[in-house]
Amino acid sequence: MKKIITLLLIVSLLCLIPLACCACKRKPAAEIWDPSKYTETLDFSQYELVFCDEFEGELNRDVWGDTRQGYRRDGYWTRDLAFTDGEGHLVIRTEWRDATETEPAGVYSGAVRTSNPQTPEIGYRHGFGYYEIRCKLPSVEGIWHAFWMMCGDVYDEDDGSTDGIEIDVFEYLPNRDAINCALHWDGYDEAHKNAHKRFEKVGFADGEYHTFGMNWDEDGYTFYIDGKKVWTSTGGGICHENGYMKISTEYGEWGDWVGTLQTSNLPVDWVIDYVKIYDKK
Ligand SMILES: [Ca+2]
Ligand SMILES: [Ca+2]
Repeated sequence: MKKIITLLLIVSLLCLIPLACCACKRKPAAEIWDPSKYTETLDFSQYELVFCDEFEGELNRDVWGDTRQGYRRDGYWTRDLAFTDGEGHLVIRTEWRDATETEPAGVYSGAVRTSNPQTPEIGYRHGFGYYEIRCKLPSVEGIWHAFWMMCGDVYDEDDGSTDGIEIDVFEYLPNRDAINCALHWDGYDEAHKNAHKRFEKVGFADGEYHTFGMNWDEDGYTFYIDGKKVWTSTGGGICHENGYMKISTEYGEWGDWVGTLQTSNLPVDWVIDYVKIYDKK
């Protein structure tokens, strides 16, 4: 009997070893931002510009359509809070609005996307390529800002991300001073899967411009901050379906995720200098 117990103990310990090794090899998904760790850049000589919006003049509504209007999480999306400023910038404003005859009181934000089911004849959809946004990030807690894409059918729960993927080129969480790069696929219910990388204490609400990029090709989804490669993932497989871009600010009472919004800090603007896409030559 003693031999059997000893044998069982040895087998149990052996079973634990692979788990322990996995645990020590697994890289944490969040880390304190240290730009000196990242040096690799995209070789632009291998790429050509195929889309460029510097946001000069009026917002090009043939490209940038509305997100679904109205209730969004704990706030509202409304088209008039996404506008160009006449100085080459897209402004995504967040403000508090008192109730009117047509709108309830609440936190309202701008948001745009290059696709709109109501107007499928306009917009812009694209596949493989390097996508980049240049912007100045605001520091008000309780809201978050994102440049993201919806590619193929993200809601299809089969076939991993080969048939559809949400690519969050970046999200900025002012309360954490964090940049989140993320991939989501197989819907948003029980089958939902994701991969992400978070950089904290980035110090990007510094009044300076920063760039956030993502290169999507046969090898995966590779993310760039200020031109430096910071993370790469194959998600649940390479998506070959075109996608559309979204630029949005959202408000939601999600506790630690975004912190608490003091409406006295509103209005606040997220200022975007450009969006560009490059294709591999
Ligand atoms: Ca510009
Ligand atoms: Ca899928």
